[in-house]
Amino acid sequence: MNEYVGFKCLHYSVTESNGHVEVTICKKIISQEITIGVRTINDTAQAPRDYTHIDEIIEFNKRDTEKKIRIPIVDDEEWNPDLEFIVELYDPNKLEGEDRLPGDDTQCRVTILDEDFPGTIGFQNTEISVSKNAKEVEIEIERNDGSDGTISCMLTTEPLTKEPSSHSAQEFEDYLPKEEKITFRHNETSTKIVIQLVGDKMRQGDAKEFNDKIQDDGSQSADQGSEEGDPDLIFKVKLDCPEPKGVKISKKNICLVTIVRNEEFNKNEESQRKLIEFYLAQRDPTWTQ
Ligand SMILES: [Ca+2]
Ligand SMILES: [Ca+2]
Repeated sequence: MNEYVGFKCLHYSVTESNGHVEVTICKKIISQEITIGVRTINDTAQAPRDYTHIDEIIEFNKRDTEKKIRIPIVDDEEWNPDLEFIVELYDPNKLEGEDRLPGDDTQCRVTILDEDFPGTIGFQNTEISVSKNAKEVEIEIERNDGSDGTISCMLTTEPLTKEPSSHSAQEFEDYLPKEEKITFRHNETSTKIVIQLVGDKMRQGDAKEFNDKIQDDGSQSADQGSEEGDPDLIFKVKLDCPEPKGVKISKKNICLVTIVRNEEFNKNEESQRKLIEFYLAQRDPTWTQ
């Protein structure tokens, strides 16, 4: 302990949004004038990014017993770990480097507590079905539990299985692969991306061209093949590599996209309803009027 002067507390904590921290310096001897210097020193907190550096001369008159020093704290919107800096008392009459006042109460530590919530990134839906005739699929990505600051993650597509299989959609054959950085700006909580699909018509077109080449009589068309029941095709869309530190990816980190190729057998209510309407209208042309 210093005989003449020292900090009232050796550790102060302040939330970032408080805007400043006030530290108290006590004079321990009565009826004596003292002049000291007080300055801040960077630790994990850095001036001017996290707080305002101060270096001031303080004069205590004979009656003064304490002085309060206000140090501005920077309030940003980004999540960051809790940061610290040091406040130190020194003798202004000595050379820098040899001027720190002796005693363990001539230094105090300030912890800046972050209160920003960057949020968690995930898909709104983890399963999406699209018609085989769709040209693209739109996928919504959400940010929950906080929206402070700019955050990002990587979005990538990949086939359902590494080895080609009857249910796995293939890159370029069924969809165009995507690898994209998804960014949410401050206060943004949802965003959409679009993945281009290689339409079924194009697939059938290719097959038809192929069939026409090998069967000149044209007795069998490629379209008939697909009516027997092509399996639905599935590919994965994944989220990972969240940034900055502190941002998380939710459990909804994978979205399975199903390209429905047998809509006649689909359990989707709407397509069933349309199918029923279609058959009823064929039996009785006045039914839909
Ligand atoms: Ca803040
Ligand atoms: Ca912050």
